[in-house]
Amino acid sequence: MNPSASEGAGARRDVPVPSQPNPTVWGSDVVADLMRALDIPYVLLNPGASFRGLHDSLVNHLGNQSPQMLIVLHEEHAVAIAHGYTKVTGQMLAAVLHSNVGLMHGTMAIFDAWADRVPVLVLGATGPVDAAKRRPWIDWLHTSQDQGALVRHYVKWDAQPASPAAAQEAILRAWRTADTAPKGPVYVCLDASLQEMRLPAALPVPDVQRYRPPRPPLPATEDVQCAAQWLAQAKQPVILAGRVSRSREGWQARVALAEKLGARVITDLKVGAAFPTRHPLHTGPSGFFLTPPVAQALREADVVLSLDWLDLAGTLKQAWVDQSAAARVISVSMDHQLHNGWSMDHQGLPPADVFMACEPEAAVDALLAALADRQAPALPPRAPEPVPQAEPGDELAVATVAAVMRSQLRADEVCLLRLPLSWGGEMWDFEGPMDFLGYDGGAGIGSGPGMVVGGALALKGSARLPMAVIGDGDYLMGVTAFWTAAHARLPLLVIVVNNRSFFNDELHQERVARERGRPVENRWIGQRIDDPAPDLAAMARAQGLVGLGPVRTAGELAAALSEAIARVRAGEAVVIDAHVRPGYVPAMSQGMTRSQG
Ligand SMILES: Cc1ncc(C[n+]2csc(CCOP(=O)(O)OP(=O)(O)O)c2C)c(N)n1
Ligand SMILES: [Mg+2]
Repeated sequence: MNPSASEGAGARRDVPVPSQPNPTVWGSDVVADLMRALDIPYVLLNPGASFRGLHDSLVNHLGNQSPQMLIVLHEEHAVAIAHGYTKVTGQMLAAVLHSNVGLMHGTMAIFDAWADRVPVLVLGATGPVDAAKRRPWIDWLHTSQDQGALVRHYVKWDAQPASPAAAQEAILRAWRTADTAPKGPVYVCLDASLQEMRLPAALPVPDVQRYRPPRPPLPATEDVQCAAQWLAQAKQPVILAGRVSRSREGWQARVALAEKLGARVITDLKVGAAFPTRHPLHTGPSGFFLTPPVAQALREADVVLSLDWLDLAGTLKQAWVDQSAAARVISVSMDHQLHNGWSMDHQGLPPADVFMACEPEAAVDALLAALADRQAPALPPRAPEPVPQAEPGDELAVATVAAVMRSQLRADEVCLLRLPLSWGGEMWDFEGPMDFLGYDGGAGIGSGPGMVVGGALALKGSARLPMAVIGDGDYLMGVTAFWTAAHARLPLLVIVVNNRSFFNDELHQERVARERGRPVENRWIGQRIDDPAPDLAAMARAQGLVGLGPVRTAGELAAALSEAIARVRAGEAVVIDAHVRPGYVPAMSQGMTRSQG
């Protein structure tokens, strides 16, 4: 081990030699002090001269502790790791991105956090706005008039303060804005000369408690009463459990509400676990798109309660091909507050007969209170579904990988930080809110590795095994994020379902070729990641992780998985390269059609 590093409960920390006490205060010390007051545990960064002042303050003023730096190999990973961490803990991290170029590298991950409604404090820097202070060449290249313009369409707020006092206020405002629902990333750009300004005296650190986010709003009483009445009278109520919190109480309250109403519950693999999948009222299998039994349940509904369901309009449209079948819709969401004209991530405009502008948990609690006297109907019987097993000689497909996982791991032992687009809801059961964290928000391939490392950072020291199943394309685009996991000594288990292809897009090419009467055999061209096939396990080993495989059968995967579980429990980060047969579950390929309405 590096003698200047310490390993405790969290990530390995690089320990600086202590600085001699010195009364001189610098502009960036003010920013660093505020980051400590905000209780930010980690700052993700890739270095750059535009924030060399802040870098020095974090290392030499704060001693690389509270917050602690974690170095990444690409700025996209800085934001993705922060995003993944916050999905587990709810606590916000900071990512520092170098001038315009680092910000450009970080943009996709900022968009993902935005679309996933996850807060990240993105700090940036620019060369001196005061041209007289710019060094030749590089300071000019790395200065732009309005750097925030690069991300303004997909952050909740941005600022470029002109003094250390203004920087304090900007960061406090950014912090509160990001952490107020609907949550999202924010960007504060710190001029290099502000950071490197020598101050006559220290600035007092504000009392951050006075700038904390407000309490979340409660639904209007009239709306709760009306919704409760409709739900109580409904013959076929359906709950769409969408972007809900990771809280255990919230989970139990949703189960209680569904049972009280006898409502069928539909869940979505794009967001984290929201309802016990083996519960008699859960209507599955869930997927990234609506599966046929789920669409059928929705079609039969007379009242739909949407708990911040992602793409409510599109979902209803898929189920209600005939609009006359439309049920009453009770929509619970605060998402409209974020919508802007640049990004269509708001999706279609859903109808709402009652619209409660609050978070799902507040609406569920209020509905439960309003329905307190109601007698819950008997639960429908549910025959135990057979759990498929894998034979050792079986060639691997994504479903076989899942079967091998089920043979060695229980749902509550792992936190599934990521599942691939080829996954189907029937492959793994969810029993609690930490069983699965959902997708990346923005569907940006390459987000997987960084977000998975962020989840592993958050779970270090917990009883849950941090685990992810990701596609080879996603792995290869983000692979250097895993170096940070090795460097920070984070236990982590990743299975790459390696079909040697950007296979999702082979299906698109096949569909287009069919429509045009052209040869579908060519769908692989411009899609396959083969000849040579990258050695994914070697890429993990090259970065200091354990790399196992390639494995090609259920038996080989079972052996690799059992070794991997032992090694992850002993603190290592392990990647298994599992060569799988290309193939998607049917519901997935349904989402490929543009003309389906
Ligand atoms: C940044 C980015 N580039 C391209 C795409 C288009 N895209 C969607 S899925 C996909 C294939 C991903 O490959 P892999 O992770 O191996 O999963 P597979 O489809 O093979 O199951 C691609 C290229 C995207 N969503 N994001
Ligand atoms: Mg692939």
